Amino acid sequence: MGVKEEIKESTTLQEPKKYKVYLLNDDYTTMDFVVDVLCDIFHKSYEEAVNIMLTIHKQGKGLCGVYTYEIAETKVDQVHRLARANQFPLKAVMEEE
Ligand code: TYC
Repeated sequence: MGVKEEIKESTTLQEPKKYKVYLLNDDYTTMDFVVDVLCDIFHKSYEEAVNIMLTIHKQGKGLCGVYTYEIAETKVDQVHRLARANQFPLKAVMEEE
């Protein structure tokens, strides 16, 4: 492969797709548990976590972060495992950006 083609190829590489991860509201998960999830799994500050939790509580869902496919999938799985272990029905979903 010549130098020209190598340069062309490197400049046309696409960024990996990104996925938004949301938490959904429900009537049973405690506010404290959701704040813990936002701090521990999504690395939010306590203040940010409270704001996101209240947005979810009032509007039905809230954005927790934007990640590559594998990381988004792992976050969703971590939320579901932790929620199940604590007997809460908390749900997370991912959506292509
Ligand atoms: N609605 C819940 C309550 O009143 C709190 C809650 C917030 C639950 C956010 C889920 O993703 C959620 N206890």
